[in-house]
Amino acid sequence: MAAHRQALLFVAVVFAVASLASAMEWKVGDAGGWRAQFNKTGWADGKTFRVGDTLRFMYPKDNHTVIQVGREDFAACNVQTNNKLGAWYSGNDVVPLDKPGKMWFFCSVPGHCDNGMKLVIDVVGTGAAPAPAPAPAPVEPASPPSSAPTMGYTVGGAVAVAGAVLASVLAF
Ligand SMILES: *[C@@H]1O[C@H](CO)[C@@H](O)[C@H](O)[C@H]1NC(C)=O
Ligand SMILES: *[C@@H]1O[C@H](CO)[C@@H](O)[C@H](O)[C@H]1NC(C)=O
Ligand SMILES: [Cu+2]
Repeated sequence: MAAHRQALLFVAVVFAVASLASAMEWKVGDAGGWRAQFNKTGWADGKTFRVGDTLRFMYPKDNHTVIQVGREDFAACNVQTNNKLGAWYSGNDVVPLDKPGKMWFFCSVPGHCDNGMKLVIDVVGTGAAPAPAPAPAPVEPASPPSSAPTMGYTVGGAVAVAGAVLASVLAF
């Protein structure tokens, strides 16, 4: 029984660490792909997109495009814009989410954006933690600099999750 419990714990910890460390690939629109009137699907609702994740846009390549633009061009469906932040045409396009903040996409085929073929997402940093409170002035001499804070947070988060999993495993 103890061995069984240990095996369970090991698996749980591996999953907890992997879920915090590994990047997600989001298939835009799931099985339906990137398609007309995409905004009606509510596909992005409730999803947390993180730096390091990717979007995969799948669509018939003769029928649609994927264009990344700024807020104004997105709002106006300005498909003629000269200010593209990215453009993809293959029908199977992988878009890296490489920094936090909003990303706006539309299809540039005439009429499609006007009919709602558009997507906005909000990418959060890997830590996804609320901004830390300003550190109080050190009383002791400063300690040597530690490793990168983002990494520290991720590892700390993994340990916290692993601890929670351990508690739940031991409870049954
Ligand atoms: C793509 O567009 C072509 C021509 O406009 C149309 O005949 C075809 O049905 C479209 N394909 C899909 C999957 O919508
Ligand atoms: C989708 O976009 C169309 C055209 O811009 C708009 O009329 C409609 O209200 C939007 N629907 C949703 C659910 O956002
Ligand atoms: Cu389109």
